[in-house]
Amino acid sequence: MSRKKIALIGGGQIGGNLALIAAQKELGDVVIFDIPKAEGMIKGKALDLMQLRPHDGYDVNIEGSSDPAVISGADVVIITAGVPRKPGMDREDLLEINLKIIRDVANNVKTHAPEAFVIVISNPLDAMVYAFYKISGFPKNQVVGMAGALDSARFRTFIAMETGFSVQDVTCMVLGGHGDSMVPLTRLASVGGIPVSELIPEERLNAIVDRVRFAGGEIVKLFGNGSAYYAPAQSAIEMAESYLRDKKRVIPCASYCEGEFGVDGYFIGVPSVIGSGGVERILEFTLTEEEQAELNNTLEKVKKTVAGTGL
Ligand code: A3D
Repeated sequence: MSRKKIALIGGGQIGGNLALIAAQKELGDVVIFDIPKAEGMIKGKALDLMQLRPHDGYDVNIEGSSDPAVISGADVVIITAGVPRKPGMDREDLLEINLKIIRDVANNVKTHAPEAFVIVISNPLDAMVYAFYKISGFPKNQVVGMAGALDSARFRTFIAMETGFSVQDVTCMVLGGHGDSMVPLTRLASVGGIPVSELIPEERLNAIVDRVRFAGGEIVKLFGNGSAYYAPAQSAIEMAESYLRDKKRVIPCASYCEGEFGVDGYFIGVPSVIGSGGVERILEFTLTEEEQAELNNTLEKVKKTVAGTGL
């Protein structure tokens, strides 16, 4: 059996960490594609990562190139091509510049890796994954956006920090768009199966929900130049691994909805089963009236951003 191939489009901050984690997990050979201006940087990263392998003996190859043909035959494509936020910017401010890039990327992926499972990370996420889907013409199960996995990990982190209990035992779900209107579901958050409402006072829980909503911006402000990259990379690798190893993990992802949760014709964060068939299923369940209203609100925001793509 030959090794799987993971193609990273964009070898910047997230791209470099995707390559590192994919290699450490031995998910397959990794190719990093970036624009000619960045070729030295990605070739250097690839070489540096190759030299890390002997310590733990990761038997994978890592290569960087500005030739799009390098992604040929990839099993998974992860897209971070684009520009990240700077302090004071909304994700929506990136729409115009990143849309041009996604157009270029979608055509490259369509030409060179038409069978790949595609995970989009570039922001504004819900619009970029929609644009990729429309431009590539790929089937809906083959295209997904990474956001809910990260937002839920942030929710889990803050609950673990608040309670002092292991982050491993915290379960959380964040639905909706990847913006300030996202929907962290406190009703379903638990630690070791115990509802968090039994463990954390209401006003503290509300503060945590707020912090989750603005967690990306908190890091942008601290960095001063650019956005989070370690946790976003790990979140996308979790999705890629579930696909490559047919794990059928249930992960909140921006998946294409056709009526689920009252969403039709848009990508939005919903619990999705990821296996060898890509997004194999969206797990619909009953929301409270308040949760559904919050989801409707985030959907309106997503629709507005998507309208800006003109697609
Ligand atoms: P950065 O370190 O700037 O890397 C982006 C890379 O894309 C650079 O190396 C560019 O040269 C490259 N690039 C630009 N145009 C192209 C092209 N046409 N083809 C191939 N590569 C190209 O950014 P980053 O890695 O920090 O962030 C990447 C994207 O992810 C940004 O849009 C962020 O806003 C977004 N992001 C999303 C999340 C989510 O949770 C959805 C989290 C964090 C960042």
